[in-house]
Formats: sequence, C-alpha cells, structure tokens
Amino acid sequence: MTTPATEGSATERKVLRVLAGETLFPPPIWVMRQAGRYLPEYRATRAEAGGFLDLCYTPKLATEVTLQPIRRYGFDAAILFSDILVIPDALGRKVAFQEGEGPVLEPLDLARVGDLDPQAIDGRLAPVYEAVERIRSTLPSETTFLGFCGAPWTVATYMIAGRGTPDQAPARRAALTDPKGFAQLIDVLVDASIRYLAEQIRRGADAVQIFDTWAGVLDEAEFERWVIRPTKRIVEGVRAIHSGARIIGFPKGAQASLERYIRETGVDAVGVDWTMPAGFVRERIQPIAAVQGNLDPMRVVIGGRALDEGVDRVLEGLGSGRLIFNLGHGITPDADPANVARLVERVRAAKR
Ligand code: 1CP
Repeated sequence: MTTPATEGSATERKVLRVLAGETLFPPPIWVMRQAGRYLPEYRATRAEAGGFLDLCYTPKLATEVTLQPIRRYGFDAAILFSDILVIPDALGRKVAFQEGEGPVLEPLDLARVGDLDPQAIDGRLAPVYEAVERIRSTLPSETTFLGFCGAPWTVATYMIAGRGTPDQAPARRAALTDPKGFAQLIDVLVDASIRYLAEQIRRGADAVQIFDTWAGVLDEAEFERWVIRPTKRIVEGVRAIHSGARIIGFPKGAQASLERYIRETGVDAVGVDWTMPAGFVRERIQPIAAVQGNLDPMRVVIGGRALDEGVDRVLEGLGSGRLIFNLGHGITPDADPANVARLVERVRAAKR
C-alpha cells in the first residue's frame, strides 16, 4: 500500500512540502493545541459535547473543533482533534477528564499488562477514524492535515501514574524496577500506535506527529530504550503499511540527544521547544530534518513587543533552513486569540 489519494494535491500543501525537504520563506505555520480552551468557539462546542471524550468520539463535533482555528486564522495545517489518552481508553483502561484537573486514569499494575490487546483498539476508535475522513473532505485543499498519537513513553507515564505528574517519577521507577514488564507495556503501545497512525493515514491524514512530551526526564540509556527504540519501531511499522509516510517526532526536552533521535528513528521532522539555542538547531538539526517550532508560548500570552520580538528571533534564527513555524509547546488557555492573529500576520508578512 502507498500513501493515499491526498498525494495528488500535495504540492499546494506547504507543511507537507517542508516535510518532503523544501525550504519555504515565509515558513508555513500552525500551532500545537490550536483547537483548545483559548478559543471561545471551542469552549462553546466543548459545553455542547458534555465530556471531553464525548467531544473526541463524536465525529461531527471533533470535525467542528478541528476546523475552528483554520477558519479563524487560516493556518497551513489542521491537527486532528483527539487526545493521546484515547489509546489507553481504547485498550480498556478507564480515562476521565475532569474540568480544570486534567486526565485521571486507573493506575496500571505492570503484572496486568498481558490483559491489554492492541488489536482491540479499532472498535472504540472508529469514531476518530470517521472524524479523520470528515475533516479531510471539509478542509481547504491547500491545508495539510496532521494525525497524531502520543509516544509510548509519554502514554505509559500517564498509564502508570494514573495522572500527569511533574517529574514522571512513577513511570521512571517502574521502568528501572521492572524493565521486562515495562517493555511489555511499551510493546503494546508500539503496536497500538502503528495501527492507529496507519489507519489515520489511510483515512486521509497527510502526515502524523508523535508527541513525546516527557522524553526530557530520562537519562541517556533510558532515553535510548524507551524513546528512540519504540519511536523507530513506530516509524518503520507505519512506513511498512504506507511507504514514504511523513512523520514528525516531538521528543520534548531531548536537548543534545535530538540529533541521535532523528538519525535513529528516521522521522522527517522534529518539534523543538523554546529552550533550544537557534545556532544548535540551525547547524546540527536543520541539515538532517525539518524543524517545527519554537516560539515560547508565554510570548503569545503576553503579546505586543514580547510576541513580535520572539517571532522575529525564530525567523532570523531558523528561517534559512527547513522550518514549520510553531510554538515550542502547546498554546495555553490564557492566550488571547487576538495575539494569535498578530502572530500569523507577522510570520506571513516576513521578508528575508
Ligand atoms: O477540557 C478540555 O477541553 C481539555 C483540554 C484538552 C485539549 C484541548 C486536553 C486534555 N486534550 C486536548 C486536545 C489535544 N491534546 C490535542 C488536540 C489537537 C490540537 O492540538 O489542537 C492534542 C494534540 C493533544 C495532545 C496531548 N494530550 C499531549 C501531548 C502534547 C502536549 O501538549 O504535551 C498530552 C501530554 C496530553 C494529555 C492531556 N490531555 C489533556 C490535558 C490537560 C493533558 C495534560 C495533562 C497533564 O500532564 O497534566
């Protein structure tokens, strides 16, 4: 099987062009978590849906919120509205999103990993796949459509702890005490992620992003074992089904290990957080991958000069190489939607 029908119109999709190796200036732009609580229209649809997971599993509403930031700002990419925790949910682990508290899961005992069946996810995720089809058929043809999943390490941190933690201590402890049981969990998540991403591509996603939000808490050996190797298996597994599939990795906080991550996983692009020095990214990263980032989300909250200077610095530092303009992490709920408009305008008006 090769990559799907969207290929024919790929040349007008700028994010896809950068993923394929081109340098564009001004760079294309989208924003992580662009559909979210900072938008009043999102909050309205969220209220209509009831629960957060109801929003993810109702194709019509998931399509609506995916399109909201595209209508408002004309971003160059749309990202599927879902969450990284739909995989544990589809594996039968109960996930609840409590207002203002973040996700809560039933903590997983590694002795029970054998009960998890990666092949069982498709039933529960059928509405997500339906949303993918609806979104692609509604999006402007020049908009790149991104699917995504959480990386096995990051998803495992939530499954083990049962919630978000500041330092992922429960998962780090589990990985060092019971590496065999932990590897079994990672294997389940690798298999589920390959199925999930391959199906998103089959239904119309142009490219996919693997979010490894908590990659930065591991030492070198554990990073290799739980971040690089599983991601490499996902990249290879997805490309075995869709040859040439375009994949973005986001191992947040990987710092100097980013270079090795790219070389060993084979991703086409990497998300880069705002603490990474532009010189390092330009000299060591952009020659081997496209880069997505890396404005500090706080600058979008503050706006004005702080925003303008941040935008200019990213463009000056990284604009000569392969760049997809983005934030260094997700936009926060306290960001002013007017600042996002200012951001997009400034990037689009940029001259070399
Ligand atoms: O009530 C709400 O509306 C909840 C807020 C929210 C939203 C808007 C959550 C709960 N998830 C999402 C959507 C979401 N999550 C997207 C959709 C598309 C888009 O970007 O517009 C994506 C890509 C994610 C990915 C995600 N979820 C990550 C990885 C990226 C990142 O930001 O680090 C992680 C770690 C999660 C878990 C999660 N889901 C929600 C929250 C609040 C969290 C973080 C919990 C924590 O660690 O405390």
